[in-house]
Amino acid sequence: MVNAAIPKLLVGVLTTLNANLAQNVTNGASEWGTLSAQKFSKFLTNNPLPDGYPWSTLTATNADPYTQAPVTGVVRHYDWTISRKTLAPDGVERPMIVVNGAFPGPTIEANWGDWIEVTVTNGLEDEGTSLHWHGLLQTETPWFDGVPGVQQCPIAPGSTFTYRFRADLYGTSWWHSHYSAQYSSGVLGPMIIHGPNHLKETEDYDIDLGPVLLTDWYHRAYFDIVEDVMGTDINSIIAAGSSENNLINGKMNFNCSNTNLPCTEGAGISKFEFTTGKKHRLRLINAGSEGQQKFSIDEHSLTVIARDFVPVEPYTLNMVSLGIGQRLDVIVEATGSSGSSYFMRSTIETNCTRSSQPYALAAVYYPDANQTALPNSTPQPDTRPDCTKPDYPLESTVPIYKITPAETPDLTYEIELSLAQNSSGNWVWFMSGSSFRVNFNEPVLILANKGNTSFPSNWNVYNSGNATNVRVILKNLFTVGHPMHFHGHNMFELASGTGTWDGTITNPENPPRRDTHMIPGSGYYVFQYVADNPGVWPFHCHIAWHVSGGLYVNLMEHPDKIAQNMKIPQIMHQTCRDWAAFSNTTVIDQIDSGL
Ligand SMILES: *[C@@H]1O[C@H](CO)[C@@H](O)[C@H](O)[C@H]1NC(C)=O
Ligand SMILES: *[C@@H]1O[C@H](CO)[C@@H](O)[C@H](O)[C@H]1NC(C)=O
Ligand SMILES: *[C@@H]1O[C@H](CO)[C@@H](O)[C@H](O)[C@H]1NC(C)=O
Ligand SMILES: *[C@@H]1O[C@H](CO)[C@@H](O)[C@H](O)[C@H]1NC(C)=O
Ligand SMILES: *[C@@H]1O[C@H](CO)[C@@H](O)[C@H](O)[C@H]1NC(C)=O
Ligand SMILES: *[C@@H]1O[C@H](CO)[C@@H](O)[C@H](O)[C@H]1NC(C)=O
Ligand SMILES: *[C@@H]1O[C@H](CO)[C@@H](O)[C@H](O)[C@H]1NC(C)=O
Ligand SMILES: *[C@@H]1O[C@H](CO)[C@@H](O)[C@H](O)[C@H]1NC(C)=O
Ligand SMILES: [Cu+2]
Repeated sequence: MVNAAIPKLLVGVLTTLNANLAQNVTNGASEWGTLSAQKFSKFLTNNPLPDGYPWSTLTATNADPYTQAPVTGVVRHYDWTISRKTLAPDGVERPMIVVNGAFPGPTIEANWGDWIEVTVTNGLEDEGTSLHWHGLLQTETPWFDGVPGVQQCPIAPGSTFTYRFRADLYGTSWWHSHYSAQYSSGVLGPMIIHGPNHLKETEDYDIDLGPVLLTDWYHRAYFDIVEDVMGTDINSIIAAGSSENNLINGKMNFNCSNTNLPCTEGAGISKFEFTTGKKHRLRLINAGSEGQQKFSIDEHSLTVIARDFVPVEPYTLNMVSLGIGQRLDVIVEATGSSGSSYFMRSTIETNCTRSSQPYALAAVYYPDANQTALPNSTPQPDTRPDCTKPDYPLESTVPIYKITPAETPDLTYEIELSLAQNSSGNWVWFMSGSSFRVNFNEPVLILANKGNTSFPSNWNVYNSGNATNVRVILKNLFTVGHPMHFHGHNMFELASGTGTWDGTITNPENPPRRDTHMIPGSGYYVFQYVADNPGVWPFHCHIAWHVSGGLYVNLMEHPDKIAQNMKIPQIMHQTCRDWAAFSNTTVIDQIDSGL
């Protein structure tokens, strides 16, 4: 088993805590990871507020979160430019692609029911982009989900595009580029949506410390990694997918002897402040490219209050796991005394994925602690299973808002997930025998809106027609697990395990729900959803290298409504014309599935 103590590899690196590098060199314009980082209130008040809460009398138990988002009449506007920049988050300089010069990128913050408007200018001279708002339903705006070739054309270089969508669920999430593996070069950031609180007074938190982004880290640009990951030699593929470091809120040190790139020792680790006796909310987000994370804080326990956008009955653990794309909101009671300090740790699960430095560290300081000294604290025992097994028992996870899914679905899909060489010898992922590839120029949603639902087979479109309750039985023929993410819905997690499903459903009265689920290695994942959201919704592995390799399907629902009732804004067509003009004169080097 992995020993959670500070490994030998890190001992030397950690002798330097004082950052030698300025924040503008490590993280650009981002303040995450510093003691001056923003803290959050229970909701935003910088708008005309009625008395009480922005969501009025709605609570976590009296309103269906999927259909009853309040109408606040408030629009939160953001103005973003995507550009290339050299940064050194861990001291190693590397080419990055960032929003407004910051890694991690800007925070989206809203109240439940607000509209969010993000104007994006693509400042890259030679490639497209497109941003996805992870976990939101996009019920009224399925064209703004941000997946190029599925709901929109990529935003062409020099073009500007405004996303306008509703904060239709509440809790913690993130946004990221969905264009190839571009987010792995830095196009990502947190998204916080305030909503009703389901906690008893004795459980409630006092201080919201905001996002804790966990990202496995690579020193090469995404394009170079993807080129190798899509190759024919399995050893080079594994080597290319192996991360070189692991960051918390964009920071960590690195031992410069292990790279030939320009490198400065002691870039610095993230710092957090705890107040003795108070309860702190931390919003854990696995925003990495490949690795499952095991997160803990020395000598403190974590009370989970929400998984993805779903508030749950609180449960307490010393260490939690998060697959890529997953979030856990946790409350940490500050039991330490004044002057003390502790390590926060996140470790990449290395039985299934590779990393030459999987241990991320941050420091938690109590009042009067020496904020430039290293903590000297005792790690939590490693209690989490590896990624071949379910991350946390589904039967122990109870959503606060109870929903009983239909016992008998109208339609069931069985999908088999496997890795094999295609006829050119490249190792790619297959979904029931078909490896996905997108056509950036012809978004599926726009074709369906024109009444065309006959697509090439490698677009992997599953058309559920008029079905209302759809079940998917996913079988993982591969030995390692995958974080399976579904857009436009939360999934009822009916069953998940190794081997073959025996037909048993976990908590059929109120199964757990989530937008990203870790399917165990050599196992199954059975989920169901209510197809009440006409659109084309990606269901894919969130490991950047796997979705690049085709581990992806489109679940299209209610094509008749898409064709008859959907008024797709003109900007969607204009974006396709701009992309057509760009791709007419520039060869798009689509080295992967496109997503
Ligand atoms: C850095 O790594 C090198 C080579 O792997 C090792 O010999 C050295 O001890 C490490 N330095 C520190 C300070 O840990
Ligand atoms: C970082 O900021 C310092 C001042 O705080 C400035 O002197 C330096 O040039 C900046 N470096 C970069 C790379 O922007
Ligand atoms: C590592 O993964 C393999 C499957 O790939 C599994 O059989 C084994 O039990 C796992 N090892 C540990 C230490 O969990
Ligand atoms: C804080 O810790 C640093 C690093 O260990 C040390 O150099 C410094 O003297 C300490 N400051 C105080 C006030 O103890
Ligand atoms: C096999 O996969 C590679 C990598 O995606 C791709 O470039 C190639 O076109 C594929 N070959 C076939 C025959 O589909
Ligand atoms: C529908 O679109 C696909 C993809 O562009 C195309 O191959 C097909 O010919 C179209 N079908 C009709 C009926 O227009
Ligand atoms: C869906 O229902 C409509 C009527 O509500 C019907 O016209 C259409 O044929 C149905 N589509 C499918 C694919 O069954
Ligand atoms: C693409 O280029 C051709 C030849 O230059 C031109 O006729 C056509 O209109 C262009 N198409 C677009 C969409 O720009
Ligand atoms: Cu995967």
